[in-house]
Amino acid sequence: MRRLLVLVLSALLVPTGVAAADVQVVGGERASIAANPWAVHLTDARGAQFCGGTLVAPAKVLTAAHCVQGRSPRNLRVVAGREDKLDRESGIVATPVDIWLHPQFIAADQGEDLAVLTLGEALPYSPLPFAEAADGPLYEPGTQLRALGWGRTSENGRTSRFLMQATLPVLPDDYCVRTYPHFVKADMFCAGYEGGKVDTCQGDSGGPIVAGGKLVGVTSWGEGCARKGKPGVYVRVSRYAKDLHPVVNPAPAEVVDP
Ligand code: 4AZ
Repeated sequence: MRRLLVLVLSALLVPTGVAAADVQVVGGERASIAANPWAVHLTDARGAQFCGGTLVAPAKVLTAAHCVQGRSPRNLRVVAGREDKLDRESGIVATPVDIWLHPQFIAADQGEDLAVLTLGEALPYSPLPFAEAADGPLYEPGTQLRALGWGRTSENGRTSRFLMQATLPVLPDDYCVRTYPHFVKADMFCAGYEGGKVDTCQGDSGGPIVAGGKLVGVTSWGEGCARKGKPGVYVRVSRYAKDLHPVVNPAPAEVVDP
């Protein structure tokens, strides 16, 4: 009887499930810009970072529509090639020349949370291709994705000085629908752990979640950060490939004979 009690007690005391990878994105770890050269952050004209983004072509940055809606390109800066936000000597700061918002965008939790920034110059960093319609397997529940960003490292904490990353498995759509009743399966997916602890957070929005050398999602929304039962929600990028192609890789202007 005593043995049984000890067994039951130890089962209760030993943490179960997946624990936070480390301490400190929330529950993440440092990531290098050398290994993730397509990871960029967005700042205002004064240099305050507020979102992330991904270089998807030499002069195109994919981000979240809610990050840039209502902002004018001249008050935006894309910071590329810089892992430490305070290291003003590294990387390149570029001012976009144009902002494309998904034409159906209304609010992050209604879908279509995508925007493309066009830069005036090609950046010398390798872009990351985005997932296409044929990349369905990347969205299977359990697929290990990697989210990156300079966002908050706790729900009410400060954003990170350094680029951080966390591994987040894709969760089943029916789980996401149960926790977020207005979740739109076709346009979004959620990723993380049912127990919380590891997640993206404010300031990570617009940034990448990747697998297999492709951009699988764009950080979009969630209730708080790293809360139990409240995973992060990401744009299902493959679903938008056909909207993105003409914006990211426009056909060269046709030369018209005189
Ligand atoms: C945000 O406000 C935000 N926990 C980003 C990610 C998540 C929640 C909020 C996911 O930018």
